[in-house]
Amino acid sequence: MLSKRMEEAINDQIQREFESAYIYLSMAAYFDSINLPGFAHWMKIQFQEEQAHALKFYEFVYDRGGKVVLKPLGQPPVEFQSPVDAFEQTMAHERRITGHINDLYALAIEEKDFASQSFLQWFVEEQVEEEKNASDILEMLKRVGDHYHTLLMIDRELAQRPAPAETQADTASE
Ligand code: OFO
Repeated sequence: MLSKRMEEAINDQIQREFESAYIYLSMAAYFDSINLPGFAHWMKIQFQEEQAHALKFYEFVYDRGGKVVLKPLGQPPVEFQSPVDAFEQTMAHERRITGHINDLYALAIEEKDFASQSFLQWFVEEQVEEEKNASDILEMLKRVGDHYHTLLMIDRELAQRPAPAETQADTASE
């Protein structure tokens, strides 16, 4: 059984995961608006991943006898100065999310909630990947500078990002 504190903290995290999804969909809209469909595709996959994260928390709450209470979503950013700006915001956002996952983990330790600690381990590792993905693309973009041709090459590469179902087949069964 989830404690009330843990249940509330996870409900807050469900909200953050959906807010993350909303932010990345907003970034996808920005990239579509400047004709970079590969970047937009990458962000739409990110949008799907964040929804999968939210659902993973949702299922866990019910697996542990808790109750999901959905909260309102904030307005996502809609103005981006450049692809570098969008990925700088992505990087900063993922670092904040890592902080929240760490706080959840710390709460699970404090409450001696071993099932939540085990469940959260997946998210601890996922955040390492989330930060690395954003950081790799950001570094690439910084090196590209104003070279539009290279930007288009990156766009073609990002268009290859597979859908979450192809990379997280285990998520549904977990
Ligand atoms: Fe759910 O990891 Fe990004 O925000």
